[in-house]
Amino acid sequence: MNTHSMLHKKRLPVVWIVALVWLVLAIAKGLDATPLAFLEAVTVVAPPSVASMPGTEPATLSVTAESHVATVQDDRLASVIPVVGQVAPVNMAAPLIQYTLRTNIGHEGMTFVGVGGAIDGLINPNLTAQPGDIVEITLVNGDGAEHDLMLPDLNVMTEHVTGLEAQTVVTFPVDQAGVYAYFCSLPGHRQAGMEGKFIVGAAAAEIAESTAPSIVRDPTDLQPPLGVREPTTVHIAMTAVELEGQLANDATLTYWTFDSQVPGPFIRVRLGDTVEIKLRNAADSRMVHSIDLHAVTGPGGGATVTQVAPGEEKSFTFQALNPGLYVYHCATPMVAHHIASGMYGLILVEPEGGLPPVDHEFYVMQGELYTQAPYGATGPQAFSEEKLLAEAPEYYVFNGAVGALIEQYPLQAKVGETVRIFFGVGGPNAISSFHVIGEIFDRVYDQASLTSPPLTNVQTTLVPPGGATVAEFKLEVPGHYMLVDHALTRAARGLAGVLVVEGEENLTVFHEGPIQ
Ligand SMILES: [Cu+2]
Repeated sequence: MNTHSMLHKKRLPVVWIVALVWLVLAIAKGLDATPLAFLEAVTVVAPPSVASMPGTEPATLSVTAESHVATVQDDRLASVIPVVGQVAPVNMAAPLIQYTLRTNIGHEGMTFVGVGGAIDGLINPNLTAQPGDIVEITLVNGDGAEHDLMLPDLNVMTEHVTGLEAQTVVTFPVDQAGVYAYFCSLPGHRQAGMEGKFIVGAAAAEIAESTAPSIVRDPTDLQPPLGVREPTTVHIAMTAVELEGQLANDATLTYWTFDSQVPGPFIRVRLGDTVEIKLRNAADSRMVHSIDLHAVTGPGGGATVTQVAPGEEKSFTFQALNPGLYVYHCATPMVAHHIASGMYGLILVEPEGGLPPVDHEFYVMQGELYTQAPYGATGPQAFSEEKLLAEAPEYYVFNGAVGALIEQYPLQAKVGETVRIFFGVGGPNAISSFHVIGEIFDRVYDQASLTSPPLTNVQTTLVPPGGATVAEFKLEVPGHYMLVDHALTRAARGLAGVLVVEGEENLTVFHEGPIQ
């Protein structure tokens, strides 16, 4: 499969993505991310950055941003701010690298724009330095909204710049080669576009271009309805694969998967079918893996007989006795760790005669990821058992990765069509308040019960970990409809998708402005 051409074909205009995500987050934040700060007093020259993280002592500062520029050599020591941890030894002979970034709100969303030198006019420019350098970043408020700039990997954070033309300066030594994210830490601003790369060392530039494969499953990657048929025998073969996959643009993670994607393959059988499940574990796996399907009546949902060592294969057979949409997952201790690494999927047991026809079916699953570094860190990310046990994920994702259903595979449909979303929560821990912004679910098969009458006209539906739902609705108005968990803080941790609806405007149903 040519993933690259697929990515390009389906890529959304960036401006839409940032605008939509910003909108989601602005709503989540009670609209205080809107540029109301335009109205505030202007021209505040802030002192250079001070420590503002807990548990640290601000360094004593004696310079202003203005004097700093003029007398940088004298002020170098005073302005080297160890924001967290010990005071780094400062080599007075070290080169000083200076950058100025100006904030901007425009049609590209919210951005940092380079000022002067090689980065002049560039949006979210790559900032570069060598190990041993001292770096000085001047942040200028160019739009009037409140901003800051942080490099969490280097424990660097500027003061907030509040009001047009306000400035702040942060100076810090760099010693570790690597690629680090810089961004604005105000809620929603990073997602709206205020993010760039800080690249230390020549070789690091290559790291910035990660080559890890996407583990995202295309939400349209599911078998069509089975149609009217008698029960039969079905053979399902899957392989447990551990691989380093793309977590976000500049971050990778070791995923554990069914068939190298998250979620695992969508399995579709009929009530009464006899189903053989064959699970292989790839030879290069480090862990034992297994499968527990909630559609199975039998010990462990199959997990008791499918603990498969690397390079081996096991199978079992079950009869599908209960129609419904069910989660399956790996059930090898520590089970939550295997699930949190991506080992979950959905199996649909169609009732006799199947479900009513729709124009599009989509396969979407929500999960959490627990990494040692905070959300947004770059490079390979390590799993944190501590955060898993604390149920404190750094990432929330649809279909495995940040941006999976925005940049890689936006859902697509047309006005007048009907859609059905098979939605499940792998978890392992968080309940989803599944919602599509700007739409109402015409029907929800609550708790994925296909034999109960569906709920009608639902705004937000609860889906527990290890649970699923089926939501159906008709599209009346073109636009971009965001898929979210209405626990909207999670959108700032990666949890957002989009349904792009194209077609004729329907001014009766929706139009801007007063009644026509
Ligand atoms: Cu596993």
